[in-house]
Amino acid sequence: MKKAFITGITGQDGTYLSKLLVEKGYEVHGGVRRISQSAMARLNALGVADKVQLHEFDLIEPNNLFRVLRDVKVDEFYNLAGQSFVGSSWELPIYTADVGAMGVVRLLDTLRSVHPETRFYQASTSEMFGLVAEVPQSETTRLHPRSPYGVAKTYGHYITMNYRESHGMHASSGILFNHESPLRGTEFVTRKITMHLAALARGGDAPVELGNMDAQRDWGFSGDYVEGMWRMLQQDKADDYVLATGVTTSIRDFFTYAAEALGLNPDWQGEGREEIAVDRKSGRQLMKVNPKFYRPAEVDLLIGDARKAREKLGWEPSVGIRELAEMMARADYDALA
Ligand code: NAP
Ligand code: G4F
Repeated sequence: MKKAFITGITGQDGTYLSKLLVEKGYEVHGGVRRISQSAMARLNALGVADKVQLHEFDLIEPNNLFRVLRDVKVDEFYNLAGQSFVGSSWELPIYTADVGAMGVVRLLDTLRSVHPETRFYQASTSEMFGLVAEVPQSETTRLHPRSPYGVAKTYGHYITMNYRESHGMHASSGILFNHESPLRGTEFVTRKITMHLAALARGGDAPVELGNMDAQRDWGFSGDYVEGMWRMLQQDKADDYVLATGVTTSIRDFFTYAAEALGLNPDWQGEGREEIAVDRKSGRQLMKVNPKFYRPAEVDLLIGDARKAREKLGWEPSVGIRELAEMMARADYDALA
């Protein structure tokens, strides 16, 4: 029986990955913070809470990390933990770097000392492309992060590469474009939209307040992306891979797809800070812009080129953007029954 350890096991991806590995027959271990924001909610939702072994764990606590990694010897180690909300990283740049940059080297250096043969996965991100050097973005695109989160992740990415090249460790990075699910954190724009639309569809009257409606993202389904992570660690040679759908969608279009899935029909009026969405049937206001949600800097046009993952890992995304919006909107609507 193979053994795996997942940092960030209580998060969206950690939960989908736990389910995948449990189904593949792995013994799954995970690190949980005492101050966890989500605790067991997601693991319970996917029915894996009692199938994983949890350890008290924090990426900013070096001795704790050393003891856990020394004592729980695993074949595969997935580092998914992080302060993952880009918007907060301007307010929490030092904490974001402590976890997202220093946390990675703490893990790699500890593994190098205690179990260097362990295969390591680092959760890198399309945020590293930032002010994009080319469209679409691939593993060879120059990095230019635009947020403290993206800068921290860029360090994590390069130090993973460095431990592979310097110490021969089997350390891979997945450069993952946005991926969502009904378990997505409620602060991220897709889930924020589907939760508010579900309440509106159930008769609520508070419009959702959003920021930059023109932003675009290449959105896929988390369940597909964790399969890609696992495939990376099954390769003989460690490497870096982009996972993406190759399709980019504006916030406005995602909103429309989710609204339509719940029988709402947004009419878009006005522009910029004055933009609103009104339901064509009921006349109710569904959305208004609140500049509080604008960011100090935005990433440019993110579209991923996942050809390498397709060719070398045989990985393909299975859920398109409309299906994803519908899945999330329906789940939030059903949860309010
Ligand atoms: P998520 O839902 O926010 O989960 C983050 C996880 O990290 C949670 O389990 C959280 O635990 C844990 N964590 C936070 N700070 C920690 C610390 N100091 N020590 C130990 N654990 C800590 O994020 P996700 O969407 O699953 O993403 C997983 C990883 O992929 C993240 O590193 C993210 O930055 C990266 N990523 C995500 C996407 C995406 O679109 N989802 C794309 C590219 C890369 P608590 O429950 O205690 O809060
Ligand atoms: O949903 P978001 O907060 O995701 P973002 O910033 O793209 O980050 C996510 O994906 C990254 C991969 O590229 C991950 F690395 C990261 O961990 C995270 O999972 O925002 C998406 C877009 C932004 O352009 C933002 O300005 O939506 C825009 N937006 C417009 N109104 C909003 C809102 N974002 C949020 N969170 N809330 C709004 O009201």
